[in-house]
Amino acid sequence: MLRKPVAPSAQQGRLAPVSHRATPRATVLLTGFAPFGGETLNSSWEAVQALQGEQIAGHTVVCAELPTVFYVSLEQLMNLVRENHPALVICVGQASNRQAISLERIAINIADARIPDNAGAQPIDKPVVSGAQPAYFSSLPIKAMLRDLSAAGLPAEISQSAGTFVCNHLFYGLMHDLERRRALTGVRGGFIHLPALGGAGTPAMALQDMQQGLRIAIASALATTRDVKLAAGATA
Ligand code: PCA
Repeated sequence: MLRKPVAPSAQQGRLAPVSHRATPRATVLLTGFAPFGGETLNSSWEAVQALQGEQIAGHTVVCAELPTVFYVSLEQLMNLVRENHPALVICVGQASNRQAISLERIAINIADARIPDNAGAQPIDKPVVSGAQPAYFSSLPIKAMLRDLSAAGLPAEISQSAGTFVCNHLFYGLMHDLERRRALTGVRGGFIHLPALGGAGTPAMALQDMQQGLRIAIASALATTRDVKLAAGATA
C-alpha cells in the first residue's frame, strides 16, 4: 500500500485515509518509551528492546522506542502499525509507583499532564481526540494474561487507569485508530505499565522479570481470542 507522507503537524489527531482491509501478519509490535521527567532510563524500553526479533508462538516481535511526547508518539506508533500490520500491538510504559506488571483495562479521552512531556508540552484537560467517545477498553485478553503471569510467579495486576499523561494518550489514540480504521480490522492492542528499574524510594522489579513477563503476556494474548472470567477488579 502506498501512503502519501503527511507532515507531523498536519497529521495530529487526524486519520490518514486507508481504503482497503488487509490480513494481519505474523508479527507483534511492541513499543517502549524514552526516559522522561529528568530520568536517564525508562524501564519500558529497557525491557522491550531485548525482545527484538524474537519468535513467540510463530510471530516475530518487532520493537520500537517512542518519544515521550504527546501526538508525536502516536503518529510514530500508527506509522509502525501500518508498516508492520501486526496481529497484536502492545505498548509499554513505565509507572514508577507500581510494584507489578500492570495490565491496563481502559484508555480515557483526556490529557492532563502534571509535568511537561519531552518537547515541553503540558496539556491540561484536553481531549486526546476531540469529539470522540470518552474511553476505549483494551482489546487484549488482560485476564488471561494476568492468569499466565501469576502462574509464572511474576507480580501482575489489572490496572483501571493508565493515568492522563503520554501513556494514556498513546493507548487511547491506538484504540481509537484500531477501532475506526477498516484496514486495521482484527488487529488487537493494549497497554502495559511496568514498575521502575529501581532507585531511591521507588518500587522496582528486576529487568529479567519484566522481559519474561512481556514474553508471557504476548504468548498469552496470541493464544487467547476470548478472554477468561477471573475476578481481578478493585474496590475504590
Ligand atoms: N510513562 C509515562 C509516559 C512515558 C512512560 O514510560 C506515562 O505513564 O504516561
